Amino acid sequence: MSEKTLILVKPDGVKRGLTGEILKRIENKGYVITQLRMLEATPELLAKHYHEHVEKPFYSELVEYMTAGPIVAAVVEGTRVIEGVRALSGATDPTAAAPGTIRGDFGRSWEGGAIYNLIHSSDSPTSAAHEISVWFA
Ligand code: 3AN
Repeated sequence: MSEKTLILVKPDGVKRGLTGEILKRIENKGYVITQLRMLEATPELLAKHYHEHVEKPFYSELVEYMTAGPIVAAVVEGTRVIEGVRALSGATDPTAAAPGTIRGDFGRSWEGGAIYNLIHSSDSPTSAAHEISVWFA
């Protein structure tokens, strides 16, 4: 059965003109974009998306980062797409992310608390279903 994931090109990715590059890598891998929108996230929307992180010490900087500009949200489909897109994205820390991955090729660390890592992708079928309902309500 085909699987769905939710991806976000985060504000740093959109601002740097990397939306096309990021979506191209996902399409080149063979996955299919079935829904796509550009929007600005509100703190309320982010609290639903990042419900696991709202109590973390970095949460206020995460919200500041994620509300800094437009985001491109997409639903991507394909067999084992959750695992596949996370492999394309690379590790959370862009300094450590392997070259060849989106975060490894285009991201780096900066001073301050936020991790500017260009892309989000769901980490499980349960998260994907929740996140798709949040971003494509
Ligand atoms: P991933 O996006 O790789 O699944 P998560 O779900 O652990 O990583 O974290 C979600 C987002 O929260 C990350 N993409 C990053 O922007 C931010 N984040 C995670 N851990 C930290 C941290 N220790 N300090 C600052 N920001 C963080």
